[in-house]
Amino acid sequence: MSRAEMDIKKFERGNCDENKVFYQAMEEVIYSIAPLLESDPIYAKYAILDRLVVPDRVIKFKVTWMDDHQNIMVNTGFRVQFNNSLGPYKGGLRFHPSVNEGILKFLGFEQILKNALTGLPIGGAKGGSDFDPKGKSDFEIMKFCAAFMTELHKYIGPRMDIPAGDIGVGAREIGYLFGEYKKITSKYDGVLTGKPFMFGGSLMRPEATGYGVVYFTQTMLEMEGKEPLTGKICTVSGAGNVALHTIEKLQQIGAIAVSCSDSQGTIYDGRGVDLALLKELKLVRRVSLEEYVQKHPQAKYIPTQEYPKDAHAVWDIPCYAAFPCATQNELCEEDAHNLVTNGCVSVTEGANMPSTPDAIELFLSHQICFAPAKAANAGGVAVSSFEMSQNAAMSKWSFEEVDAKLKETMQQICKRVALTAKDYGVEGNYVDGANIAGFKRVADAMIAEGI
Ligand code: NDP
Ligand code: 2IT
Repeated sequence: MSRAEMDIKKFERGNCDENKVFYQAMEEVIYSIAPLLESDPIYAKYAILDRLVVPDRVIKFKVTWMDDHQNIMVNTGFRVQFNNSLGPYKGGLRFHPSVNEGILKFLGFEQILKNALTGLPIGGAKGGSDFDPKGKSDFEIMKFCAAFMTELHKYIGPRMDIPAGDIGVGAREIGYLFGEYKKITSKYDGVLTGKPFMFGGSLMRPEATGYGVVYFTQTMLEMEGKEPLTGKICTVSGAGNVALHTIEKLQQIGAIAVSCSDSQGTIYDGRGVDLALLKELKLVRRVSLEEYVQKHPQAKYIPTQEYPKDAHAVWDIPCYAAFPCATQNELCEEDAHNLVTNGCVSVTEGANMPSTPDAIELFLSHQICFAPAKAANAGGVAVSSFEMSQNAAMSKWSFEEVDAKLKETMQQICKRVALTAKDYGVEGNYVDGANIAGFKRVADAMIAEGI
């Protein structure tokens, strides 16, 4: 049994249903870093792996609020403060009915390595609630956010823990959370990122994750000697913050994004999706994608339940490059098979861990350029870190300045990942490259800081 397999056995006892995704994220990292652990005994000596997979603390709290019909509602709130070796805890908040401790541990664990890859001084965390924002009025969202912050404010601070957005949490929710934080503490701190620009947000934070995903892909394709994205058919899943800004940047560089999806269905528009309409449906009116075909009858709407259970319609559309930008495990082995058969050359993960382990294995064995989430979607948290810098200095950077810094950061991450893979004998494997490079940066800090 190899060292990595022994480590996996050791952690398997935590593999209950709720922890499945956490275990999946951890297993990938443990396999990737095996060559590093074997070549340098210092990481075993300092028990880095044992220490890294246990969060510093998990805060769990009750959130009581009242809906528009005077019903008293109860939800659970969490903040998983995972690791602050490289900087204060940093990571998003997710509001979705599926949220539990296991999901947030998976996201927090990924965030540690992602944040390390940016080269910026930020640790890893994640939080959220099982609150479902769908169908709630603005007032209900506001009341929930205020109740959530009533408890969360005790554990966060601009040098301690700085939450941001994720699924179900955008500028509107961050605004309400910030308003309540200010009311409780009387402090105008840069305690959240992704704030609206008018009260301390950074220009380009809304666009950052999606734009960064495309900058990363451009660099990867160039480094791997593949044709650029211009003029190429691209498929994108999701219809939220990450998906819409990935589509926007693809369009800006002359690529043709032909799809998007939400939890109910997929849109395929062979002429290229109408981004203005998508923004209207998803960001302004917050309705189902089904309405897209009312304005564009040539497009196809494929309801999720009408598609075979083991595959997803969006990955059966022939493309040059694919961008899963919705949620974890949305691209399975069958989908990977469809993509490969249809001639796909490159897959970039905009969402966190959207591809299953089987799908990743299939991509790697077919020499698909595969960009893992923790490297490719780090643009969002990188610009969050730029927002923290602007808040600390009470300054504002221009759109062009942030965009240039974001592009440079994504190019640097891509190069560091590729170089690390080469150094450890797995050239072209960006999964191992990202895991080793991220782990090494955190591990070296942990060793230097003592136990
Ligand atoms: P949003 O809430 O803005 O959008 C999520 C989108 O994904 C929605 O359109 C939602 O559809 C769709 N979706 C959810 N579940 C499914 C599903 N099972 N199948 C198809 N579509 C689905 O979230 P974000 O865009 O912010 O986040 C998307 C992903 O990107 C997540 O994995 C997140 O962790 C990751 N991420 C986000 C960053 C950010 O800065 N926001 C940074 C880095 C990563 P519906 O509207 O029907 O629910
Ligand atoms: O997964 C992620 O990187 C995010 N949701 C963004 C985190 C952040 O702090 O901006």
